[in-house]
Amino acid sequence: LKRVADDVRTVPEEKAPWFPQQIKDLDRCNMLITKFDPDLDCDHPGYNDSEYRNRRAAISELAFRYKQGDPLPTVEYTAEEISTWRKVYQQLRSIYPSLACRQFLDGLQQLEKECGYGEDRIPQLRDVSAFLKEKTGFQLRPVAGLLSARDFLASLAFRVFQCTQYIRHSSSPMHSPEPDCCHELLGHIPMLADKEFAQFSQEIGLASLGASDEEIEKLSTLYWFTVEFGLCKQNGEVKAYGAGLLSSYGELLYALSNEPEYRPFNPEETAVQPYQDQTYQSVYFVSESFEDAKMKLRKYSASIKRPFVVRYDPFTCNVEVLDQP
Ligand code: HBI
Ligand code: FE
Repeated sequence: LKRVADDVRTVPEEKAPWFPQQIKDLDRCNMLITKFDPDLDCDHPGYNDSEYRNRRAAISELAFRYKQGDPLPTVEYTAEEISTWRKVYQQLRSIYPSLACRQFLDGLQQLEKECGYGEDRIPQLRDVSAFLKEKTGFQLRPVAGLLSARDFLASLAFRVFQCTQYIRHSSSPMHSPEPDCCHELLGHIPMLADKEFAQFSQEIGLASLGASDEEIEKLSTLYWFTVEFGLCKQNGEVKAYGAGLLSSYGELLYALSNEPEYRPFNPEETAVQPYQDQTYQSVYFVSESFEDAKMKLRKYSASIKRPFVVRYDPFTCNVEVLDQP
């Protein structure tokens, strides 16, 4: 194993796409995609509400201005926004005990005890980030909307989760076409407080660094069917761990009914399964456990052809690039 001198070759050998090697480089991973934008998508529930769009623009501005290492911005949420949060929280909270996996319930319970989670207020990213940092080393970074898959996955390599801070439109509290703070705070955050899951997430991120567009597409599909819509076995029952499920009352019930098709999680197959983001999924992948999913993903990642290997150094928070042995 030969170290590649950083100053000689930042992007090793052939023309691998640029990727961040220091946590600071995440300031450059900010390519937004315009899908589901309330300013551009006439089907968005906030499209005809200029007050909502102005509010969104103000919260987006906080994310655009953010640089790695800045204190996370806080938002003073309005009574209307808190009322939307309350509806979402109450409805989902009531079905979690029977449908969510153990790790999720543990994480949520800790957040309720230590981080001010509850139906009366929307937790601040700053508090949540400090909480996660202690539990699993994950930290949050504000983002204005959907990022390119490459930029989004790259941040996971550094245990950074890009987190939206605005809330869905009050006219549709039970559904949002795009990620919003209900999806992040209720769907993703409790899971990121679990060590095994945090490691699984970081490994998808590391696998994405410098990968080809085709490989990014596959990793993004793996992310979709695990982190967003994954199910896992627990004590002989199937439970939800995907954030897309844990933040959607309707789909959570649907995914754990006997309607949809289940298939065992297997990265080679899962990575090429077509999916859509308009309505409920028609197939869900079930893992034996996070440990098992992590091992399978690790094997899959090792099979991705890259002219180099990456290694995360937790002391410096840098990604080291080494020649392929
Ligand atoms: N951007 N902000 C944000 N949040 C996501 O969950 C997200 C994203 N961009 C891409 C993306 N998810 C998906 O392509 C994943 O499958 C990677
Ligand atoms: Fe998500």
